[in-house]
Amino acid sequence: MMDEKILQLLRESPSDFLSGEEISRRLKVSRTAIWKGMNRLRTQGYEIEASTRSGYRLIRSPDLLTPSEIKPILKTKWMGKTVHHFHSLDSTNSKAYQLALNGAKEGEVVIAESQEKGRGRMGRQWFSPPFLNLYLSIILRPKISPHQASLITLMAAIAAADAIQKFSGLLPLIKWPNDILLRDRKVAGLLNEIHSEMDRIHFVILGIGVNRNLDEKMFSKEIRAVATSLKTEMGQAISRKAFLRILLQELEKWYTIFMKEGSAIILKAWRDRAHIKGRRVKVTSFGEKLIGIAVDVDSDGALILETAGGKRKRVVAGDVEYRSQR
Ligand code: BTX
Repeated sequence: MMDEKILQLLRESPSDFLSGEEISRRLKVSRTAIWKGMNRLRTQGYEIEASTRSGYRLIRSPDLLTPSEIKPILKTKWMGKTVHHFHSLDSTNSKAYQLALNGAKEGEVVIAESQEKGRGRMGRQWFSPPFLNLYLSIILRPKISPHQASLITLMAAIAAADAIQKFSGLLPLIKWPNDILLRDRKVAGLLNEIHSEMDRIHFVILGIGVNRNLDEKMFSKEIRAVATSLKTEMGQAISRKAFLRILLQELEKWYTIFMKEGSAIILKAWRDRAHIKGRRVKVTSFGEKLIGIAVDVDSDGALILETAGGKRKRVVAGDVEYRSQR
């Protein structure tokens, strides 16, 4: 908290030095406490020039996702106005869930620089090494019924794909229900968890993981075959802050559209991005394997599959593999 306040003061006068005395007066702490704070900030990667006569000046900030780094660049109206930042967490989704149970408001965001137990769907893990990627969970309190909760996943997939396209110029593809692919490899994944009654959602935790500055060799062999990162695809390291700004903007935009105008517009945008209609797929759902042609997604976001013999199956959860067309 103290370090955040020091940073805020340094940022207010980007070109001028601020004396230790002035900072200690404004923050009502001793000059030794300020000196210690400066040292802590330096160990986090902040470059702070110090002059015995003039005081302190901020030269450069690291690419951290702390509230003081993010707030000045955010362009959203309400999403991300409160950011809970952690160097390490088990899972940002678990933390956000706890916060939401304790009354956190819609739009509050949890960000971690790394996750010890980053979660995918169905008990799977999400590889979450420090500082390189984005691990983020957003608390939403949508006024929709629980059977429509899957549409939040579709909405978030559109927003994430749009953000990636705007940021990189590349064309991501959405794979039902929750993968964002570049060159057929996963660059981002979504994990939604809901807390609800029979007919009312208390909250949704929208979890998003985006691989940004990971190099291919950092993935385990198993993940390397299915994963990629923005750095790999764009051929250059990227600013995590700049990407987060666009992502939150897109999420706020698409969520607002969904809440105001309903599902039709979400489904249309999703279909335009997913190109799943008519594809031959293998779906694994609750242990059952189904092969067929993907017909569409229905108004609740479930996948409609036409299996051999023309039978139609509605799949609410599962994994899709694309098969070669016959
Ligand atoms: P999923 O179950 O669809 O994908 C998990 C699978 O993806 C793993 O079994 C593995 O094969 C592969 N995988 C693991 N790590 C990565 C990675 N970094 N990049 C690409 N592929 C990977 C997808 O689940 C949902 C992931 C959501 C992650 C976010 S991070 C913030 C939030 N907190 C949290 O604990 N989870 C979400």
